Amino acid sequence: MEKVIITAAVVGAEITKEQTPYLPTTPDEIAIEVEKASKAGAAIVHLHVRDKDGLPTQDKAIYRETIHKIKERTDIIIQVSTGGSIGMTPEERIQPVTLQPEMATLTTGTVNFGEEVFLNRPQDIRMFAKVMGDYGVKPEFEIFDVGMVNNALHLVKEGLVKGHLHFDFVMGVPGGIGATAKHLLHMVEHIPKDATWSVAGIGRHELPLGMIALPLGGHIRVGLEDNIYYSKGILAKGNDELVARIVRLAKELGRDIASPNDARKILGITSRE
Ligand code: KMH
Ligand code: ZN
Repeated sequence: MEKVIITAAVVGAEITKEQTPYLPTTPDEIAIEVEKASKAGAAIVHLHVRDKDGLPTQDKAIYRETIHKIKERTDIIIQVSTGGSIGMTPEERIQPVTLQPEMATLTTGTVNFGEEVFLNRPQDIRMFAKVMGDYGVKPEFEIFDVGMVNNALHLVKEGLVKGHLHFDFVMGVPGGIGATAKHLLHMVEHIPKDATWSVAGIGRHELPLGMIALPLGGHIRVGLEDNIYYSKGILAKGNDELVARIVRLAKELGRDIASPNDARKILGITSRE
């Protein structure tokens, strides 16, 4: 079976230091955290950044500084967020893509997000896809519900996304698709045979969905953005703990761990270095 690509979603936009003191928020803290996650086995970092007050931002300068600091420490694949946080404009959200990271997320539809709405209008999705194409940034489709698979495939039909396709099924967001094995299989069956996929289970769903993905040949995202607990009531002391657990489970099941370069090959990313 293909090596498993582990993505570490180390910061996110919603979690606060009040919820967990282990959340990195400054560029230095994030870079150190990414290095630890990378040493533990992560091949991709899904990256959000925070401003001086710890609040989510898509500020290009903060992304630039953070990416620079990460690159000094590790050759992990950097995947910037274009989701940002609820209420940001598409223009704000697209900014880090112009720094030409290797990857960026691309959510292909609107979804309720707790009591809020994660708005992704068709014209905004097309704009994100176009800018990623222009800057040579590989999109990862962020799929929060099943209709978003069709929307992603529609972008491919329109020629806005080309080459190898990679999907990340984000499951268990209140308002999005439920975190069940049946839902996961249904979505996996509906993507092209030569596409790759990963799963990001939210909260307590992170571990069981990761365990289901392993024998299916899927890839896995873990991290404090999605889940701050190592086990019930026990905070994870860092993203690396969550990554290391997946590494152990994967090895038990006979799946090797993809290095960043393995992941580049699997995902069809040509290194610019
Ligand atoms: N913060 C969420 C509203 C992404 O990074 O692409 C959106 C999100 C998705 O985290
Ligand atoms: Zn995110």
